[in-house]
Amino acid sequence: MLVTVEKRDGKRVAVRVAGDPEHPTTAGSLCTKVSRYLERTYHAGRVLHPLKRIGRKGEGRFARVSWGEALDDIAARLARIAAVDPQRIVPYSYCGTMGLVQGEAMASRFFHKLGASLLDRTICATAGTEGLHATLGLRAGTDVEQFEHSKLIVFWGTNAIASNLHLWSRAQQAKRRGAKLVAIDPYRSLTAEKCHQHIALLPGTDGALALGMAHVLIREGWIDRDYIARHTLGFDAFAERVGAYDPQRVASICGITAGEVESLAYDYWHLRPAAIRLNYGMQRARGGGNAVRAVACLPALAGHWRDPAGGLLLSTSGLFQLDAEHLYHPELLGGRRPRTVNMSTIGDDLLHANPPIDALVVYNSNPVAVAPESRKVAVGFAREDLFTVVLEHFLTDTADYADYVLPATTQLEHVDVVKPYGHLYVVANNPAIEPLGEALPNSEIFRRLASRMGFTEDCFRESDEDIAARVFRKSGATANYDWQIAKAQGWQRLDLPAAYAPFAEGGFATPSGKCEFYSPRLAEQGLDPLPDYVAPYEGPTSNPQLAGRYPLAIISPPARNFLNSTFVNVKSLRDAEGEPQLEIHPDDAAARGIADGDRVRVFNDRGSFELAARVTDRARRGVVVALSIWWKKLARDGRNANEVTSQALTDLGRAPTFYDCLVEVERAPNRPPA
Ligand SMILES: Nc1nc2c(c(=O)[nH]1)N[C@H]1C(S)=C(S)[C@@H](COP(=O)(O)OP(=O)(O)OC[C@H]3O[C@@H](n4cnc5c(=O)[nH]c(N)nc54)[C@H](O)[C@@H]3O)O[C@H]1N2
Ligand SMILES: Nc1nc2c(c(=O)[nH]1)N[C@H]1C(S)=C(S)[C@@H](COP(=O)(O)OP(=O)(O)OC[C@H]3O[C@@H](n4cnc5c(=O)[nH]c(N)nc54)[C@H](O)[C@@H]3O)O[C@H]1N2
Ligand SMILES: [Mo]
Repeated sequence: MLVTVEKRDGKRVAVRVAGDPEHPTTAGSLCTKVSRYLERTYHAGRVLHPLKRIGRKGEGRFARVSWGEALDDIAARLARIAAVDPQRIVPYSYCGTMGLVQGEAMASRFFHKLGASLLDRTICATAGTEGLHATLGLRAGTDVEQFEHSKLIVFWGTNAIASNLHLWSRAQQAKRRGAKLVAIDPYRSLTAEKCHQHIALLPGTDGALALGMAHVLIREGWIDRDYIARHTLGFDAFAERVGAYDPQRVASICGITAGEVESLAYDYWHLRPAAIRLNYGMQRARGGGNAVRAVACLPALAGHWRDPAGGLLLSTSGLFQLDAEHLYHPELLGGRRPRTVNMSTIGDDLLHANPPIDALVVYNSNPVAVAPESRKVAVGFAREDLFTVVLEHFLTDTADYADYVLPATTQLEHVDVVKPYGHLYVVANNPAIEPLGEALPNSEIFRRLASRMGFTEDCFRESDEDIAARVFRKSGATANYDWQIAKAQGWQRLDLPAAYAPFAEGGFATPSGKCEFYSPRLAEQGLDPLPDYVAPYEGPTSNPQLAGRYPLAIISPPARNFLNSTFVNVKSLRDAEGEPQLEIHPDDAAARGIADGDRVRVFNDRGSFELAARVTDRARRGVVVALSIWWKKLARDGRNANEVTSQALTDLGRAPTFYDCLVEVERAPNRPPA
């Protein structure tokens, strides 16, 4: 992102943001939401001074205090809790602006030295990570820039137009060159409607579809025997496993036709090279990890890794070799082994963890809006005996519960290094303007807190620039990393060949060095060594009784104009989204007497929320769609989709199951807005 600045009254003011035309992947285009970054940065709601709570928790009433007062009090409160048991202090963070310096660098040093609980950062990607690790050994895949040469592109559980615009541009190129595009998605998303074919399966059934494809490929002999012999492990066992997944059975599991399974397998062999863009939408059900394993077997089976424009892309983050010792300083734990808290079950943990959570320090995240089973999360955050500090840009749903809100800088105001997960360039974040108000970078806030706590190690004095210079190990694809080069150019390509084909010659990062259809490592852990279909927790087969009461599956994928809950308070973007909406199929609406535009109530045993019905066949029968993640306080009823989602975790990776959720929908009782 290029930022144009002007001097006004001696201060730098950002007046324009634009994509960097020199950057090979993004080629000068910004996605909709980020193109509004100035509106967000200069938003009247920015928190510009430390704030101390004066109202009830959740009310969002605060008084301005000085940094000195806030930090002294926070340090004293944390020290008192740490004297009892430092594990009662829990950090809560996710990606925020996605940078390594403003992410965990200084924060983890601080919490390690303190001996605080560790946080298992599972909210997004760990089911897929473990699925890929089991099969490929690392998170690496097809270069996004190669997709324009593919002849078949499968969008598997991803609405690329909304969430991955730069890959979509490449797919458009491929389409112009005659490629076929297929979307696998329960919902006719912006992306699905622009593909040649849309396979609208039931949520959480992707594993069965992938195994069904493998079944047809093997049955027809549409497999690369040479590649399989040289670069895979466990083909015979895998072939036996997929024997049970004939297209008829798969069709009935997925709620599609056997013809769709057959034609997908046919195309996958005959249209070469074929690339799969596998993403997060299909990981958010119980079987998410196994589904990723099953899909990850397909390129090896059909020999698509041989071509740079074939294969699969979930994430490239494994190529970026973090220098974790230097970044996070785990030695500061000094032999202590604090407990680990899973961020996806923060609702239960705030209410029941033992030892209890006495303090929560939140940064780069908005758990009251984004974590599942929100009622419990909110009750937890409202605990009078919980001490909560939130580092934020805005008074989010979470910040409203804080004892202290500390003003953080945005990416226009601080130094950072971004480790991407969809392309092959390290990105340098140079500050364009001075921090607004009294905002400070996260790193500096933790530095100052460390000093207040009497932590004297040198690593607490390291500057952001010095951290940035040493984030990566000088090995593998980051061997060439040079902060000065990245900083001057804005980005630096990983040390990889131009036509990068990660597994053309095998070279998988598994213990066997092969693509593991069969995983001895999982077998050792007592897990299924072969990928299998794991049915959703909440579905007609796994829980018929529940499905009787709550017959509709709800999914709540990202809205185009929001980034999770970030940007929801930016007016132009919120206006573009309108109001929270529930897309529902005409048959499901008719059965409930629901008309387009009606206010409806979505509910299950965990909770309920209200929105406006959009009667449309974009939602398949049996599935309702609530594009997300709304700030609760910007919705009429003060709630969002996470009222109904559950804290149950995926088969692999301990990740949330946001899209494994049954509900019922009814016309909302007529009452004035809350
Ligand atoms: N505009 C925008 N961009 C974003 C984000 C955002 O919030 N907004 N979030 C960022 C983040 S944190 C992430 S993790 C990524 C997410 O990136 P993706 O995972 O690619 O998310 P989406 O693009 O919403 O695509 C998810 C799609 O999966 C579908 N889906 C839901 N359940 C299932 C299922 O069981 N099977 C299949 N096959 N499909 C299913 C949904 O209908 C939706 O169309 O995007 C990143 N980019
Ligand atoms: N129902 C449902 N729930 C979901 C999902 C879904 O699809 N459906 N998606 C899930 C996914 S994929 C993810 S990744 C999570 C995301 O959940 P979160 O990680 O909580 O992401 P955001 O909602 O974007 O909130 C990030 C917050 O960090 C703040 N921030 C940004 N940069 C900085 C910074 O430099 N310093 C500080 N202190 N703060 C900063 C922003 O203002 C914002 O409020 O949500 C999950 N929740
Ligand atoms: Mo995410």
